[in-house]
Amino acid sequence: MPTLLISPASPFVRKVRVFAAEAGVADRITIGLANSWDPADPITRHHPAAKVPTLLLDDGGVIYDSNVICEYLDSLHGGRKLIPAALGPRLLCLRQTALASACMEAGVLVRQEGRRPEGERSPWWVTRQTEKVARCFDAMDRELGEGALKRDLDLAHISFACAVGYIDFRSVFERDWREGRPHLAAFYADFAKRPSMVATVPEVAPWDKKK
Ligand SMILES: N[C@@H](CCC(=O)N[C@@H](CS)C(=O)NCC(=O)O)C(=O)O
Repeated sequence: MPTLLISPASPFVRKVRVFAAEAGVADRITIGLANSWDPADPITRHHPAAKVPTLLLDDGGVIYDSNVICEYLDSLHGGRKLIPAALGPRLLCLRQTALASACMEAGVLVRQEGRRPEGERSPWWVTRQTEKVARCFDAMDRELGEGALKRDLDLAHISFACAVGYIDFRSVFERDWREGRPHLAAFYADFAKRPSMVATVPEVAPWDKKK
């Protein structure tokens, strides 16, 4: 069975795990932990940049980048696809997914800055990335308010929810992000109740607990 290499805190990992559950293929993969921060971790043999999620296939093949893994997972089932095939809906779904990914990336950079020794941290960098997260949140709120995600669940809905879940988990904002973003707040409150989301709530990785 293919093995999904994960870190339990990663929003990109969560996106893939929620996608697998929503597509009904979660039982077609097994989960393995990978510590990207440890140069000796076997993940570096499979992904040159040692990023999670990375999917190891039974035939020795490797798939990485969360969106590519989701494409693969979508190919495993015969039901309604969670990444639309028709060009228009596909571009919309992938563009909205990219918005959520940009939010995740900026949130991860804020978190990574916090891992650096205190004297090496850059408040300027943290502010820059936090502002990006805020603008992405504003954009997601606007799109939801305009009804731009009023359709059956797809990768974009999952991505929005996992981006918000990560920013909440890491407490990136000092104030409650819900203030002034009623559409995103309502969307997330509802989506976070899905069993796929409840089963994948982010956790501190074992290697970070020791610190
Ligand atoms: N574009 C990638 C991003 C994956 C990513 O940045 N993963 C982070 C964890 S959230 C990671 O593995 N970081 C380890 C590192 O940068 O060394 C995707 O969508 O899968």
